[in-house]
Amino acid sequence: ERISYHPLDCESLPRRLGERVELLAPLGPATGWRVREVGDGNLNLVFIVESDRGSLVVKQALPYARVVGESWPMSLDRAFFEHEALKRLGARDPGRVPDLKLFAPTQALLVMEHLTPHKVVRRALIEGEELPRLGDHLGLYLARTLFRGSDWSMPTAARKADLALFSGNVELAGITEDLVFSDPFKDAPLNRHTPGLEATVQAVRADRALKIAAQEMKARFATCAETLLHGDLHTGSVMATADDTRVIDAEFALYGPMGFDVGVLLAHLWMAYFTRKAHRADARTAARVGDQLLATTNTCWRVFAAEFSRLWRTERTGILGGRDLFEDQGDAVGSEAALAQHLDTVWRDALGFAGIEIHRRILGLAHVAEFEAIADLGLRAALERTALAFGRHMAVNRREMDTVDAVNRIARTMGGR
Ligand code: SR1
Ligand code: MG
Repeated sequence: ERISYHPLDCESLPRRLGERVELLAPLGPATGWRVREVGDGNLNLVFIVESDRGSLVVKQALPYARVVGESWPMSLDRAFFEHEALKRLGARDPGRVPDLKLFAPTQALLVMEHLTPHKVVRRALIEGEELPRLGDHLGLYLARTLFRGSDWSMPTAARKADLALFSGNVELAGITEDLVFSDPFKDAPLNRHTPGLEATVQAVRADRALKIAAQEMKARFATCAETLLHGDLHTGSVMATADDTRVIDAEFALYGPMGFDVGVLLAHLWMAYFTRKAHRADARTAARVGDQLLATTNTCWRVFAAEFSRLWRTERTGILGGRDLFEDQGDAVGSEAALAQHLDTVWRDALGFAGIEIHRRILGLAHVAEFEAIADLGLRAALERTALAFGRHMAVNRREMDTVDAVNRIARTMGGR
């Protein structure tokens, strides 16, 4: 018998899942479960289910966008795509996503490992926590997932099948196309901004160079189906402790350019940098947090480039295998030159995507807590102006900025010590 979809709540979850979901059996009888709804994202329900024997996470898609409400209906398909993506991302970088316990398609729900004592990285960074392994872990994750999901690694049949599969994630692809690359640069109904930013909003809408950059990056996103992306890799999609880092929330997964995941992640680290002083009174602590954040961007990119290079040299077994063009012709120098050129493209794309992501998080629908939690609206607007100026510089001048150190020097000049 097919059980029809029903959105869960804390009261109905034990009743509905207690009898039917064997994989929650390790928690013991449902009468002993304690259930909390903890979802703070824009789309889904997320429950922590605990008992004296352990805990699990249940994530369920809603038939509408939570951030807007029932006036924005959505299909439940994203749970399917998240499940398919997490399986692949977990296989490509083992241990970096939560363990999956169950996918129940009719209920659009996933049961996963409860990551504890992990914190959502956005929250940890706002609180000034040190996450010394974050850049390292995410650099490795980006290199391994982006390389191993691409034509450099995958054989023809598997690669074409995955491209076709994730091409079905049209609803979420469309959300990104609109909310990230178009709405922030025009008068769109879902846009919102901090009071006091009106002149900046008008300047952005009139900024031809910036809009050309936004359109170029949108074209890269929509047309360069290079690898399987996470598709929404901001700091709210990462949970961490001092020693461990996990990537969650892969429902936006699709084939796209490598620089997209890299750039979105860097954008959120730079936004954390620009807001660090607003979240703490002590200037010395703010300086330490700022140094850490920029060091994390630096580590993340350097580790990404090093691991990607290692994979290029040792695992280039896919459609773009490449031995036939270089190594087999005795041209190791040519192979390294092709690698350098590829990394350069990823870097410039990442800067472009980072600049656009910063704009959409300040001027579009979906804002971020780094700015939203600043109660002083004058201060918030001032910091948003700084971040927008930095984002514009990245997007428009991405071809002139060669290194992460050069970009971080610009961040320091604009955002102070
Ligand atoms: C309607 S969804 C808005 C945003 O939330 C998600 O986390 C994605 O970032 C999306 O763009
Ligand atoms: Mg999400």
